[in-house]
Amino acid sequence: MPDYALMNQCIYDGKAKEVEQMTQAALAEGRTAQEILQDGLIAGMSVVGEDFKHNILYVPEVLIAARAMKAGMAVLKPLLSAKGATDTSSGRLLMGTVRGDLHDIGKNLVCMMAEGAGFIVKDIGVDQSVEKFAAAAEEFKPDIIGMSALLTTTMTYMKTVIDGFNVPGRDHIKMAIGGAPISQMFADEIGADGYGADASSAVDLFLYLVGKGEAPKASFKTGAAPVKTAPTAAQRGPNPVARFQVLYWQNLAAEIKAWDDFEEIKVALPQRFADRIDATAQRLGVTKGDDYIAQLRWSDEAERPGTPTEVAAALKAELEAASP
Ligand code: B12
Repeated sequence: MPDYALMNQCIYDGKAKEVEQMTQAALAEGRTAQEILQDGLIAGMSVVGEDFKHNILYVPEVLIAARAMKAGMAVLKPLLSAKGATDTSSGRLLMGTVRGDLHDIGKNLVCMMAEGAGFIVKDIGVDQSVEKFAAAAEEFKPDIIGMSALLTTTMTYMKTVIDGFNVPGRDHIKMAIGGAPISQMFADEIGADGYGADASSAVDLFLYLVGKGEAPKASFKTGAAPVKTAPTAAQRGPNPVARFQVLYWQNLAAEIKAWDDFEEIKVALPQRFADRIDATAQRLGVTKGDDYIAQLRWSDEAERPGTPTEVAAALKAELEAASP
């Protein structure tokens, strides 16, 4: 029996090689692709999604976990698409990122999870106009169109697409939307049939829209990580030492992690660090989701005297001083 708990943990930790090997091993053991996908990959990614929602994980870690899930998906994909071609599919989903927007990581994740849930998915990519959605729908005959937008300047284009589908012959197609700046309120405002805050809520929504699931509960990102009781000084002893790693995009710092036997602290760097990464990626033309994610890596583990909070705060101050 494959160790799915370990596989889930490897997804969570972003260990792509391990996930790929464990997926192959599980198949060799005779497990079905569907079982491995559900219990090994999606179950792991769902925890990532939940922790992201509660601010326990930040975006870069979600991306690294997604890369690990993708490594497993690549092994399963040929087997899953053979299955998806049968009449037992959940429904047909056409996905794209709207015009002017190049962000595709979230969309790709939604596509992966929807395929895992049995949908036949056609992904038309990024920067898609209403005309391109219409032409693809003509050919693919979807039950649902899923649109993604990550920029406040492009999210308004979703209404243009929805209006373009509000005509006889196309108005039976359900319109779902998502992306970081999207909310249920915005979905209501532009007349979308539904909104999903993350990939697992997206799948719940799609199943509901094709009449195969219950109405999803309103989903939203909650404000703060659950508070853990900090260990006492007595529990730690007189000379605490914490281990730490810094997450880099190329050579640009993105996040700090510090931990000891008692707790783990994550510290996001100020917004200007993320902006610098985005701008550099744009300048270098590293705009495709996979290429962008491939540039993320954790530094080797190291240790310093102090509690995780102290060590993370000191590192943050040093990185801020080095990159004003
Ligand atoms: C990675 C990234 C990039 C990469 C994109 C790589 C790629 N191919 O995707 C690159 C470097 C190319 C990039 C470029 C830019 N970016 Co950018 N980028 C990001 C970043 C760091 C992460 C986005 C991401 O992948 N999130 C992780 C995924 C998993 O989450 P998600 O996309 O939200 O998707 C989930 C849900 O929303 C939902 N979902 C998504 N789609 C759908 C669809 C449906 C139907 C449903 C139901 C659900 C659903 O499910 C997904 C999975 O859980 C964000 C910061 C952030 N915190 O979000 C900025 C961010 C989105 N970018 C931003 C900006 C400004 C830009 C640039 C203009 C920067 C520049 N200086 O040029 C350009 C714009 C390029 C363009 N025309 O699109 C801003 C947007 C600000 C705003 N409010 O408009 C952000 C918020 C950063 C910031 N400065 O604060 N970016």
